Formats: sequence, C-alpha cells, structure tokens
Amino acid sequence: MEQNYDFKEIEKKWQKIWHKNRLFDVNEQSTKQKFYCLEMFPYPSGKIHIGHVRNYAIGDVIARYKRMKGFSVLHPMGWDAFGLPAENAAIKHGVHPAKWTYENIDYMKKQLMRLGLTYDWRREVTTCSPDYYKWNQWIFLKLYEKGLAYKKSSSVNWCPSCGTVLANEQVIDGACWRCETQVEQKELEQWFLKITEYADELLDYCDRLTSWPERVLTMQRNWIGKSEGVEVDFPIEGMNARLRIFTTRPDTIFGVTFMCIAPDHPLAETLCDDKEALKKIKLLQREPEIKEGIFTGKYALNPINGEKLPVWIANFVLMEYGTGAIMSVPAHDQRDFEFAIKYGLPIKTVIIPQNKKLSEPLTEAYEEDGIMINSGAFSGLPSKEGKKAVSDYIEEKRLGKKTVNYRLRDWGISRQRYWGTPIPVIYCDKCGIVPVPEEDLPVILPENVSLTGKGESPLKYVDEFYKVKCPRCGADARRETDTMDTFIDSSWYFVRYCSLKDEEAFHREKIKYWMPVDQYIGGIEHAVLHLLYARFFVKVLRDLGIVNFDEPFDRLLTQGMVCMESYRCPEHDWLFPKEVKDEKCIYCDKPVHKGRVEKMSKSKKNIVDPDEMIETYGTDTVRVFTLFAAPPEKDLEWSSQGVEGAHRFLKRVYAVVYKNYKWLCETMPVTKSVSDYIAYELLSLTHRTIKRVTLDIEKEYQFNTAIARLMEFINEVYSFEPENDQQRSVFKFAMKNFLILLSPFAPHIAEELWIAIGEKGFILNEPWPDYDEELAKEQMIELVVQVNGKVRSKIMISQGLSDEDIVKIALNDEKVKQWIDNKEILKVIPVKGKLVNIVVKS
Ligand code: ANZ
Ligand code: ZN
Repeated sequence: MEQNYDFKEIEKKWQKIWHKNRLFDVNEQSTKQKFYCLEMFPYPSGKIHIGHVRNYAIGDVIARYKRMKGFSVLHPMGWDAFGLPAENAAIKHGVHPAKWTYENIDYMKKQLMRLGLTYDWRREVTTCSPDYYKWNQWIFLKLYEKGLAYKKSSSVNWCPSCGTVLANEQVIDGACWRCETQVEQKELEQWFLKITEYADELLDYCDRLTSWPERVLTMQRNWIGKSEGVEVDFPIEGMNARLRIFTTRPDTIFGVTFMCIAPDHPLAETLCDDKEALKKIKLLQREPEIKEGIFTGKYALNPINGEKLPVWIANFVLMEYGTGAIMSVPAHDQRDFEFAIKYGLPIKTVIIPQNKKLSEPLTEAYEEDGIMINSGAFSGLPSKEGKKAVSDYIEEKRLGKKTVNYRLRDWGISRQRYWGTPIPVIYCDKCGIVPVPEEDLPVILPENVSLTGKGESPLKYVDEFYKVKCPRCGADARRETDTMDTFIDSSWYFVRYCSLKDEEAFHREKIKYWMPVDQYIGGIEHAVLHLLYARFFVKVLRDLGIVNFDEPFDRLLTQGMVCMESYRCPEHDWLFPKEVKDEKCIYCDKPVHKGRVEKMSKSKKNIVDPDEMIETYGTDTVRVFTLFAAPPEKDLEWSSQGVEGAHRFLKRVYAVVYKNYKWLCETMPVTKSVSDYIAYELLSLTHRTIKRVTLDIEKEYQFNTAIARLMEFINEVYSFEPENDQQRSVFKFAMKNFLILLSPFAPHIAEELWIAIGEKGFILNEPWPDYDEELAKEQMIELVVQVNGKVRSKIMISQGLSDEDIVKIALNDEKVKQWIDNKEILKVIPVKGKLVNIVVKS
C-alpha cells in the first residue's frame, strides 16, 4: 500500500477493473426485488458541466445503496441527441450535425466514465440513431391510426429575409438570430398530438404521485388548468348570429355590461370594418398589461334579462381558450374592470361580501364569493349556490350548457428543422395524407444535406428523400419534411432501457419487470413539459397494450442548482475564479466586484470545470463535495474551501487505514461479548454510525448529513491506537463497515482500502450492514445550563448534537424558563456541547 493517497492511480485502476469485470451489467432476477434508478439523460452539448455531475452523483449513490440493500438495480444512461444546437453548429462551423453529435457523445462518455458511475452501458440509448427513432415513427403511426395525431394550421416564427422558420430560441428580442430581421408570424399546416384527450387522467393521476415534490405537481396541475363553467349563447341584435361565450362565473350573469371577442374570432372580420385597427389589436394579443379594444357598433342581448350589450373586440381575449368570446362583468373581473374604466363602460355590482360593505364606486373588481344582488329571482343566494342555480337554469331553458375547459393545448410536434426524427407521412395528390407503411420504417434521415439555415427545409432538396411513390396508388408523391419535436425522444426512452441495445425495443416481459422507474432524478426546468409528455406517452403505450402501468415515474427528486459567486473587473468585465487573486483582477490588479451567489453560467464565468476539478482532487472528492455541500433538492454553493475539506477527509480516511493496514488485513472481526471499555465505545460508535447513515439515506436522501456522520467517525478514530486484541478486532469491524458506508459516495477509495484491509471481492457486492438497536443507542450526556453564571438546570441529552440544537433545548427547559421569562436575553453561549451560558438583563 502506498503511503500517500494517490487518487489518480486508484481511480483509474478501479474504473478499469470494474469495467473489465462488467460489474455494472444487470439482468432481470426473479428472486430479487427490482429498483429502477434513472437520471435525466443529457443533451450531448460537448462537455458535461457541474450540474450534470451533481445529478449523476446523486443517482449513483442511490443506485449503489439500493444494490447493496439487495435490490436488482437498473441504472442506465443515454443521449438526448437530436436538437437545434447541432444544426446551429453545422451552420456556423460547417460540421455535419451527425459528426458533431457523435463526437460530443464520445467525449462526454469518457467524462462520465471518469466519474465511476454504475451504468450498464449495454443499454445506452442514442436518440438520433435510426434504431431508436424508428420507434418514434412507429408510435406516431399508432397515434395516427387512433386519431390521436392530426394536422391543423398553426403559426410559426418566420424570418422573411432568410426565408426560413425559426425556433423560439432563434428569435432574439423579436428578431432573427442570424440576420436581425424582424420576425413575422406565418400560418403553416402542422402535426399535433391529442394530449388533451388525456387531460383529465393526467390531472387526476397527479393525486397518485405521492412521492413527487408538491411544487412539481402544482405546476403540472396549473399547466393542465381544468376549469368548470358554462357556455352560453348571446344572440346578436339585427343579425342571425349568436355569440357563444365561456364563463366560470354564471352567478355574475346579471352584471354583464358588454361583450368581448378575440381579434381572431371568426366573427371579428364580419363585425369590424376597420381592418387596420383589427390588425393592430392582433399584434397586442400577447401583452396582458395592455387593454385595447374596438367597438363593433353591434349589440348582443343578455339571454337571461334581455339587456342590450355592446360588442367589443379586445386584445386580452384569446381565441385558443374557451370559445374565444366572453361576457364582461367589470364589477367582478379585474381585466373587464380595467377595460370598462378605459372605455367608459358601465359597471354593475351583482355580488356583495357577506359581512362587509362594498364602497362604491368600485376602485377595483370584487372577485370573491358573496351574496347575489340585482339578479332577479336569484338575488339573495350565496354566489357558490348561485353558480349552480344559474347554470341549471341556463341548461333548463336551453340557453347553453355546462362545460369543462382546459388550459392544456394539443401538443404541436412539427419542427421545420433538419436534425430530428422524420415524420413518417407521404403526401399524394390523389390519396392525400398517406402514412408510411410500418414495414417501411425507419424513414431514415438523409445525411447528404446542405445546411445553410436559409430557405425551406433542406430535406426538400434531397431527391432520394423527398420524391417518393405513393404507397397506396404508386403515383409520384412527396415526403413530409417536418421533423418531430425532440421532446418525443425523451417521452419513452426510459422504456427502451429495459432491454439491451440489440434486443427488441418493446420487450414486454422486461418492461413488466423493470418499469415503472422507482426513482427519477433531474432538474426542475423539466417540471412541466418533459414530465407531462412522458406521462402522456406512457398512457398511450398502455392503451396500445405495450405497457401495463399508468405512470412512468414513481418517485421524483428535483435537484437544486449549483451556484457560485461571480467576479467582475471594471476593465476586463466578467472573470473566471482563477483570474482573480486576493479579490483583484490578475490582469490589471484592480479590485473586482463580487456578484451574488447564483446559478453557474458561462456568460458570468462563475463556473468550474469538472475535468479540472477531477484532475486536481479526483472523482471521489468531487462526488463527496457535491453530495456534502447541500441536501440534493437544495441549491449548492460551490466553494474551493469546501472541495479542499472533502479532499482532506478522504486523505484522513486513507491515512487511518494506512497506519493500521498491516494488522488490519490479518485481524478477523469478532463482535460478541466485548468487555473492554474502549472497544465497547468503538463498537457502539460503529453501530451508531451505521444507523445514522442508513436513516439519513432512507429519509429523503439526506446525503449531506450522512457524510457528516462519516466525517465524525473518522475524527473519532483518527488518532486511535488499539492496545489489545479486543480493541483490534472491533477496530477491524469498525473500518470494514465504515468503508461499506463510504462506498456509495466515494467508491474508488472505498474499493482500494477494502482490499488493503484484507477483504475479498467488490465492495459493491457487499450487503449493506445492519445495526444493533441496543448498541446504536445514542449516548446520553449531561448538559449544564447557567443563567448569569449560576447553574440553574441539568438536562440529559444525546451526544453529538449541534450547538443550535443544544441552545434550543436549554432555552425550552422548564427550570431555565423560570429564570429567563420576561427578561431580555443578552447572550446565549454554548460551550463544547456540554454547557450553555445564558446572560439576561437583570
Ligand atoms: C364572466 C366572468 C365574471 C368571468 C367574473 C370571470 C369573473 P379560467 O378560470 O381561467 O377558466 N375567459 C373565458 N374565455 C376567455 C378567453 N378566451 N380569453 C380570455 N378570457 C377568457 O377563466 C375563465 C374566465 O376567463 C371566464 O369567466 C371568462 O370571464 C374569462 F366575475 O366570465 B369569466
Ligand atoms: Zn434571418
């Protein structure tokens, strides 16, 4: 054994051995319970960043821990490999997206290998490979068959100078990213998936996801946005037309004073002669701060009381929601209120609070519940009951009907881009839309394209791709050139991992064994779209009979961000941390301005490079630091002192074993009847540590406190020198268990020292140790509390509590309270975990 902790040598060595022994390959084992641990797969952007490292380190600890707990653990990794950056790189640097992507994957895979992660690479998924995207196409065809994929016209960003469609990310401040021309909206026929068909189930099942963060569920629920109300028809005076509106507040129908329709409502053109004004208002559609309207000159009639209501066109009414028309109740809806004030329209109060007076004229809308007034036969009803009573009345008189609306829209999946899955559809002049026959899949994305970022899709110019024969009638036909949204790729990749690369994609038996994912880990930025689409796809696959479960992810952990201070020099702008010395810029020696701690970002240069960190400190240190610095779901502040601290800890672990390894590797652990006092203390410490680490991991994955326990343990044994056989054998037992506990966090050093203390086999194959409740009992000590220098209480507390906890206990003690009640506390001083001094004003 080397005297010094040569992490480079150790980490390289074990990665090689693990790999050679195929230690991380796993197959279905009917005798074991399964555990599927999954981290969101990365986009191969070129290099992994520290946020990835944190994500994968968290996943790896869970995977290793569960395996040692006796589960058969699936822990796969892959690449979300289609997408815009590859295309942009192609346009800028002339390198083909495929080349760019695969080179990035190669590089990043090497980086991942250096992290010592327990991935079964036989299952690697690369979404831009035809054997993967073939199944995107297959699922699309199934959706089409079931009427769940359809085409409709929808608007896209259009750069008139490049003659091309732009993705939202390519529109910068309303202009084209390449030529800075003002971007326009253009209507195109596009493909949609009917996710709305599953809106209700997606909403209801949120209640079953009891191990998801509440915040994510709230975001999902709001995104789906179910709202119950009624549709009511308002006849238009002097025309043979009706205005159908959607309202969630039928109880306010006597308070309607005008009507509003969306600028793109089908009646807008008919009702409004001023085409210029209409165009102007259309442009204001997505600016909720502004309220703009045009009076059409027409009136509608309130079907309940016959009142005459002016009809307006208003920018804040959206065509995509409800019916695209509303009844406006300015007294009880704030937007209507602002609109009414601006245009001098009447305001009529029909709901008043139960016990308060409403001071009129109103200064804002009264939107709460209350009692109905000025509402004919309904006056006097509480508004909640009124809602039901008015809707019943409306249905009874056939003026409208109760309906449910969702904010959720169907999923537009057409992208006018090259680097994506071709949509498997052919257009024939005779047969119309013809789906590609299943046996012709995959529709391969051609590689010989020229990418300029200008003009229509480059696929139009690839004859072998674009010009096809109609599969139905054999006539000349054209292939669809739109590709799929890349969110499709990530909506089912977790199912693909269940079988090996060369096995069938939907291996029902294997899917049945592994799915659903037991633990999913990723960033909060995916709280809505990715997770919702994946949930939708699983329900579709279930209804196709491919999977037999309802939800893809049983438990979800959204990890916090990695943050750091940023530095800015008055002359040299943002600086990397290494360009700052003693708070000064290394180029001009001027003092730097320290920015607040925020998410690492390239633009502010507050980033650390994982490669550099691993080079300097080793993977185990980087893993331990990222896991120790904060609980997984909280933001983590990167600090070089922290990394140093983690490194020092591992060096101490190494030193403890090195000092003793000669006898450690010969001593067999015995644990029965320990009579020696010191040996007993060490045995108890060991069981306590096992208990605490286990509970910390089990309880919400509190890895930070688990590692703190391991650090405490090492501090306790650091200068320990056994004096007799009992002490020696307990020490061996202690170190053996300590290394097992350490191994999920710092697997390389644990494996190295495992062998050094004479153990056999891989530490990953060891069972997680049990603890003895009796031996693991917390040791109690006496806490002395003084008030103004006099001992006022003695309390038994468990050893090892934090100062903060101790102070809390002291201040809450009944005896102490008698001496400090009603007095101003000037100071509270905890001393060595045994004494608390309280100073009060006397
Ligand atoms: C009358 C009314 C009175 C309304 C009142 C609210 C308060 P949620 O809950 O989000 O579904 N609305 C309906 N369709 C709209 C559209 N296309 N664009 C803009 N607003 C629209 O909101 C439903 C309410 O939003 C509806 O109820 C309607 O205004 C408005 F005291 O009708 B309400
Ligand atoms: Zn342009």
